Amino acid sequence: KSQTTLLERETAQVKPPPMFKVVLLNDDFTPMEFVVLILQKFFSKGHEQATQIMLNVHQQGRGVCGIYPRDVASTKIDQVSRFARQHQHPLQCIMEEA
Ligand code: NFA
Repeated sequence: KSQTTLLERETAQVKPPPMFKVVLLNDDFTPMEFVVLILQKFFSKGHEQATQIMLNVHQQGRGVCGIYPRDVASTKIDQVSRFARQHQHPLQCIMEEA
């Protein structure tokens, strides 16, 4: 085994956590303004950027809302699902390793 310094051994153990894209999926029923509201409320986007992301999802079928560590991404998906269900919209989002 090749010789490593203490600093090298410690440094090798410090790697950034895996990151996950939160991807919003298009559907035919959720109102555009509701999607804009979701992006403002849970993804900290301004109205203009939220509108851009919403239109991108509407036109392309899907779009990235943000990239986060696993538990943050998972919490966002939970928040979006519950809020959409409360308002009886079928809006869905998923996470994918970045
Ligand atoms: N496609 C939806 C509509 O025309 C809007 C929408 C955008 C839904 C982005 C979901 C995600 N009302």
